[in-house]
Amino acid sequence: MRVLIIGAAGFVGRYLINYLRDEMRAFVTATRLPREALEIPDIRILDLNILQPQALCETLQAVRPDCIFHLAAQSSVALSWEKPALTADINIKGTLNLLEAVRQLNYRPRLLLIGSGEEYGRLKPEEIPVSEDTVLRPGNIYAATKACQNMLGKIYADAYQLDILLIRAFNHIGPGQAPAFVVSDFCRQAARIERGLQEPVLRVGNLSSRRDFTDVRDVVRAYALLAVHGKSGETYNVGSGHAVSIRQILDCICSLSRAEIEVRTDEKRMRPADIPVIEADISKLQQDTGWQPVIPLPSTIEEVLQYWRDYLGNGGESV
Ligand code: A2R
Repeated sequence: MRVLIIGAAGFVGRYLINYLRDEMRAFVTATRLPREALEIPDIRILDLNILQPQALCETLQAVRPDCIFHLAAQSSVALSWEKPALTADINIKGTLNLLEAVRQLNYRPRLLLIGSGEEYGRLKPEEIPVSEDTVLRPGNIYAATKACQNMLGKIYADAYQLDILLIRAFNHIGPGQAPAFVVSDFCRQAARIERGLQEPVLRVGNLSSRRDFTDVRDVVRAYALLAVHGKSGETYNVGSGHAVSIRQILDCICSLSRAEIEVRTDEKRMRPADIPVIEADISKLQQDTGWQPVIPLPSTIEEVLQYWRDYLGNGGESV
């Protein structure tokens, strides 16, 4: 299978490349932004900005993939409040450019558009765990752009008979994730405290929110299974099926840490409109692919903490 991963220099891309190459024996081409660093042995890496339609068309025509994974995005909820127009440009206009480029091909590759569990927004108690046909009430700008991506994907699939799968990924975590995301943020702070790089105070936002966390390695395995077994035109939740509170995550990190840590609420870490619970109903994914998450949450948290210990130990962030 000839695969193209767009936006591969981010957190998920590196894991997806390895999984597709090693486990699926796929022939992988990956794209990065020109300013991004991404070098992987035996993988063809191309520069691509999805805001440049012509470059997108040329990339697709040059690679002629059987399957395209669209990961390129502005993927931070926090940043979407600060840069709403940029978020809309990349997540909506960028996706439209890709859909148009695929439409212009003289064959029909399979396209997986990676959206988010955030698209559902504020759920009613009876809607939890949330299934794919639940009404979308996005509660932040990032979520709205991903809901829009899903709708555009469905419209293109129906109108032009394109082979598109629409995925709603819930929170995924693992070593190497940027500290803009909560698990990585808390583990980085804990590792900095252990090394004496910051006072023994871990700053947190809203601890009562409950989210559905999955190890990124389980997530990319779900994407690969969906690429093979998913039904065209369908939306699939990818998550663990169990929400845990941010407080539980924090408690786990504090119990793993070698330092005495004081937890302090930081107003700057509070989101303008936070959603209390997001939890996935993953029965459709399981039914169509047989996927099960296998990596327990505490193991992933421990690995992320160790990642930051190693990173700081190797001189990362030294000034
Ligand atoms: O913003 P950067 O410099 O981190 O680059 C991101 C890249 N990207 C773009 N690629 C091509 N053309 C653009 N105009 C463009 N703008 C941003 O997409 C980054 O390298 C990549 C997305 O990776 P992450 O932000 O690390 O997201 P992650 O965690 O890998 O999630 C993959 C997908 C995203 O669609 C998320 O919204 C979804 O899964 O949950």
